[in-house]
Amino acid sequence: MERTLAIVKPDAVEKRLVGSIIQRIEQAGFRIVGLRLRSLTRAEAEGFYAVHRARPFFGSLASFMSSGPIVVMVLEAEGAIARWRDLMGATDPAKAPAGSIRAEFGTNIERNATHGSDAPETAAFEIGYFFAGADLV
Ligand code: 3AN
Repeated sequence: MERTLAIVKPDAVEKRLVGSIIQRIEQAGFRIVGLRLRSLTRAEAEGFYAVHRARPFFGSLASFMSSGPIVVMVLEAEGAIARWRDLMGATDPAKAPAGSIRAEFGTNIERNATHGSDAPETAAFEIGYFFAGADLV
């Protein structure tokens, strides 16, 4: 079994899409093993995305991610990292397959509704960023 970090980003929380996104996660067969509603300070958003610090969109991304509440979740399934990225679709909603979460609910490449870890090492870092062991069931 593998675990990945999923985030419902501020754009999707504001659009009241939390329930729709969780419904897709459950219907796809993931087990939700951790779940919290959080607000991020700008420093927390910068720390979470530290790997992107040199990218031109870093400042805007940190502002966006600290602009409103987010829902952070830990999802468990066989191949959870790749399966959650498949369900989300490509980073740019315009390039995401029809029916994927980002195609249906994303606005643009930054405000793209959800986040998912991209590898086992990043999943371990990202899960630990938000959850202690005792928070996961
Ligand atoms: P993904 O979330 O699909 O793994 P990453 O890790 O390349 O994509 O990018 C992290 C986040 O940075 C994206 N989810 C998106 O919000 C933002 N982002 C990525 N590329 C761009 C871009 N070219 N312009 C603005 N924001 C971007």
